[in-house]
Amino acid sequence: MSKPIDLNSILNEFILESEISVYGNGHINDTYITNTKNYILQRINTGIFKNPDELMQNIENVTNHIRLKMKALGRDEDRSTLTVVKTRKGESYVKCDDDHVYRVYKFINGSETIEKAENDVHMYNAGKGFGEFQQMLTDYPVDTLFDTIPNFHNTVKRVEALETAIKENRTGRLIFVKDEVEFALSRAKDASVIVEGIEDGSIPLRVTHNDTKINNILFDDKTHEPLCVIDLDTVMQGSLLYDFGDAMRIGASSAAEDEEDLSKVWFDEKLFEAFAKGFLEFMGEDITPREKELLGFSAKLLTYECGIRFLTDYLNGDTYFKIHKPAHNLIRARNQFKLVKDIEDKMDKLNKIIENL
Ligand code: ADP
Ligand code: GN1
Ligand code: MG
Repeated sequence: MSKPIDLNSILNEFILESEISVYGNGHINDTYITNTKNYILQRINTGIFKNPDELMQNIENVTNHIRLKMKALGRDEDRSTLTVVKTRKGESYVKCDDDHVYRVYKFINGSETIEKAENDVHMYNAGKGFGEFQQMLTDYPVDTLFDTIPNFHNTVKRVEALETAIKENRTGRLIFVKDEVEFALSRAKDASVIVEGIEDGSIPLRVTHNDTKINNILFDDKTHEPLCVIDLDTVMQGSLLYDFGDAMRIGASSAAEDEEDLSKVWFDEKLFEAFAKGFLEFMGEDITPREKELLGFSAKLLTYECGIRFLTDYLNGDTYFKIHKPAHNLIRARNQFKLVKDIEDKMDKLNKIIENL
């Protein structure tokens, strides 16, 4: 058995002293908060993010860019941008003997995290926050960003990964998911819409966040206005539609991503509209007609993509997403597919909402 990591000696590398507690609900990294409530310590999952140097460089470059803009707007740049805390040696992370990589951010005071939007004000504010984040990066040189996870939102490749998992059936679980597999494969033709649009130039490449869950934005705990977009590991080249669509799969759902009672899971078009309104307040001038036309579709596609990622992980034996109960990935996949079906049924309504904005 490997020696347990002494997190205090890691904090010491950042010249910090404190007890720490486990924090947050992310599926990938391990997050801790210092008991002084001033810092966040994170273990980066290097099984997934294989190039921590480039990843941290992306984050520093992007946060510096946003910091200057926030300052120019007279906003408190320390609360509206993540601040990377350097080690004694001036580095942006520490690598331990067992190859795990840790970094520290300043904790953003007076902030709150929402795991699930409860009302349209939450979603309007989330739309403003992610819209402004993307807007501030419209003049950032896209091709200088490192691809931290290549093909992250390449839905065609995600379908191929599912097909491989089905073929290999490593865990023998295929027998339990015949209906889900059929559902997923019957919609495979949708997978290429954004990928091909980017290839043929009809959809522009932009700097995008790529993981726009509502718990990846901090809100001011008094005014509830959006404060700071966080979880920047996947900031890289992408489509505006990835950020818009991905925000919908939890944000505009009636239930949590892992709600098992599917009668409680549906797509709430009011929440969709609220987010779209906030997002377009910032991106409305920049968005192209083709992107606008695909906003409703993106909610479906990104929900579908995440559903097939959960299903693939279930078939592969839960090696990617953290799980907290047996069949957790299958529960998540079923939940996302229920939402996909509902979005399909409501697509005309969603397109009308966008036309009227
Ligand atoms: P993961 O990649 O595992 O999702 P995140 O970076 O999203 O990790 O962090 C997990 C949670 O920790 C967030 O949802 C948020 O609640 C909290 N958090 C992360 N960074 C900060 C910060 N700088 N200030 C305040 N809270 C933070
Ligand atoms: C992961 O790290 P976290 O929990 O914010 C995942 C997203 C998924 C999401 C599903 C790097 O996000 O792509 O949409 O889980 N992040 C990565 O909840 O794979
Ligand atoms: Mg997160």
